[in-house]
Amino acid sequence: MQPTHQFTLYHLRMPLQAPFETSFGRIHARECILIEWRADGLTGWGECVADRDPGYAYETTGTAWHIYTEFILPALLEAEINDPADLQRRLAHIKGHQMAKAGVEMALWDRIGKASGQPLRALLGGERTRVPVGVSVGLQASPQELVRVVEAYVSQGYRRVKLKIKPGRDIGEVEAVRARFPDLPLQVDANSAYTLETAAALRPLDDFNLLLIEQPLAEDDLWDHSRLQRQFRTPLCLDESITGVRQARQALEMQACRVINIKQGRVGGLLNARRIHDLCQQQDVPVWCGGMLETGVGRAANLALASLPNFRLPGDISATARYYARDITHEVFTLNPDSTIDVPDRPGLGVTIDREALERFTIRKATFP
Ligand code: NPQ
Ligand code: MG
Repeated sequence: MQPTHQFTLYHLRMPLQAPFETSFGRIHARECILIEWRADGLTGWGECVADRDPGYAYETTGTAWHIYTEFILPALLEAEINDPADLQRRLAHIKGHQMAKAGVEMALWDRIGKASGQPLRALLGGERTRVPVGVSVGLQASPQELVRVVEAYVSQGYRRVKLKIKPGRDIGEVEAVRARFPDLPLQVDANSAYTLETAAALRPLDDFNLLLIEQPLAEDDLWDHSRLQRQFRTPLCLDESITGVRQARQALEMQACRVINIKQGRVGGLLNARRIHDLCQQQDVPVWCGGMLETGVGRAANLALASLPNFRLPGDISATARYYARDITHEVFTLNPDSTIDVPDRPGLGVTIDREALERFTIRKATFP
């Protein structure tokens, strides 16, 4: 019998507007994998947010490509799945690899929305049609330079700023930005760069009225986060540590954080992202939508997710121009004057692919079967 489902993988390399530096390194270009899923005359698109290097998480474009070609796509070609929960059951025998799973799940949601004429926002149960957003600012050469970069974003209209920090590049940075912007909603992200011992140096951050301190310690260290949270009035927020629903529940039980950053890729897809959202909502714990320098495809998914009601802090979802001079979607996301971005309202993800841009940034491509 002729297979009715077909997948094409695109390994992309997208040049960034400006280099982005975090505690785990500096990048000039973002890599990712786009998944095109054709079935029943419709095409769904998904984005796998794993990057070239295992600096943020163990998954890379290389591991995701391997998991797709050897395990995920064979399983999906055999079963011809049309429901996200079925898809996750079908992939449950594959340990980890949450970003790879999330990429195909996103393409399925896009197909379902297109088939039913509904935007992803509606499929997920989101209410808002525009969502508050902020900007994540990378490490800069000096506190003075950081203040200049933040000034530029504030003048573009961003009303919440996140500063990347690492040991030795923390208190002076926050102090300089806070002095220049006494009332700006401000938060910091360490991407696991500290230990319980070195995090003692972060104590002065408690006096800068920060919204939260994101992921100071290792991703597999809920326990020390709970010890550290007891030393701070400022809420700790977990990002890398929350790779699924169970990790979220246990982090809250342990009081390892008071806020959770939800990224659909890190938690294995939009279904798990919504489950974590619902769990936190039941416990009155605020969540917000993280970002991974997505293309227009992943950005559309983030906006739909962030329209759910317990996303109570601005997301790391900036305008297209903050990341890319040219994106692979025809749609360009812009910042509204009130520091929000509109949630797409066309069926599925609500974006269309610019094939010419896609080809330009593709460094590897394969179709199955
Ligand atoms: C975070 N995002 O919240 C992530 C970190 C991050 C917007 O700060 C390639 C691979 C680029 C992984 C950029 C933001 C990345 C990346 C940022 C992760 O921790
Ligand atoms: Mg983070």
